[in-house]
Amino acid sequence: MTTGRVIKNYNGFYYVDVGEPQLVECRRRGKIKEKILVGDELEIQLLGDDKGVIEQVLPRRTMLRRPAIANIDQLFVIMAAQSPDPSQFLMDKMLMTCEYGGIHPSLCINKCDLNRPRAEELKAFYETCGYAVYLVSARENCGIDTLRALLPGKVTAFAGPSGVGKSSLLSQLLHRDDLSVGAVSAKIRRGRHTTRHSEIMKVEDHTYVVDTPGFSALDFDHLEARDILALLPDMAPYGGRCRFSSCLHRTEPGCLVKEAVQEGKIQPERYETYCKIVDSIQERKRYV
Ligand SMILES: Nc1nc2c(ncn2[C@@H]2O[C@H](COP(=O)(O)OP(=O)(O)OP(=O)(O)O)[C@@H](O)[C@H]2O)c(=O)[nH]1
Ligand SMILES: [Mg+2]
Ligand SMILES: [Zn+2]
Repeated sequence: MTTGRVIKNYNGFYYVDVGEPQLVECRRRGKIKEKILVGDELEIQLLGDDKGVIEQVLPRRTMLRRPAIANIDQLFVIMAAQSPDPSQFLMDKMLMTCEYGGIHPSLCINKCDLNRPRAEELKAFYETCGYAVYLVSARENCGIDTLRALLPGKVTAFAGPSGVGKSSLLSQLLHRDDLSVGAVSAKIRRGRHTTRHSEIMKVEDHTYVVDTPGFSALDFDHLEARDILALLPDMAPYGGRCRFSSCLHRTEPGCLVKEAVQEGKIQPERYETYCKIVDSIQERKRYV
């Protein structure tokens, strides 16, 4: 039996890296019922050098849903300092989506060449929230070496809205110019979808990167209001000790979360994000 990692999934075949230059094209056995994701670690039975059958999916350490990728070690949420203009609510939701998948993300602000002051502002804000923040410009090849130094030995995903420069950054990181980079339409100032498949790229042994197209924020409406605080690492420590154990930190008296906001220990913008999401969940509940 051989173990390997799914690099891509195409036409019902799974292409598995077993540590050899050639990927092994695998089919799944009928007895395997679970969905097999890019990033999954498998046990396979080799049939010759480059074909195989999947015998077992090994337990997952982490899992993102959209796009579905398993076993990521670190994830950078990429946003642009400008074009597309960053919304903090969207950024918060993306960061929370990663926490929900079991990954504490870092933040990477690209296109710093377009708006350095805004990038610095975001860096200061999100560092206070407990995220590592990196300022880069793929265009000016600035800050790239610092990112590259964080990759060895890990599976790293780059996620973020369309047009923020994920593929551009990866090309710089890997010294490759064959990754699809789309033009931002000058008229609507939004990126065109260019990257369509999740594919793990091998940088060297044990080091992989993933360009994740279509990464979008979770629909938090399907979660319970009481589960939201845990997705905000700067706020979570204040939960669980309010006067009411069922406290949702909105209008209840004796709330330590609100107290922390008043004392400046939690930034009001983050509390606002929390409130918006909890309120939309409550709103939904009112109608079911
Ligand atoms: N000014 C500036 N433009 C950049 C930078 N990085 C990327 N761009 C441009 O932004 C546009 C989108 O870049 P992509 O790398 O295709 O973005 P993406 O995030 O991969 O987009 P999708 O694949 O659609 O999700 C391209 O026109 C790039 O040339 C940067 O650092 N500065
Ligand atoms: Mg892309
Ligand atoms: Zn409370």
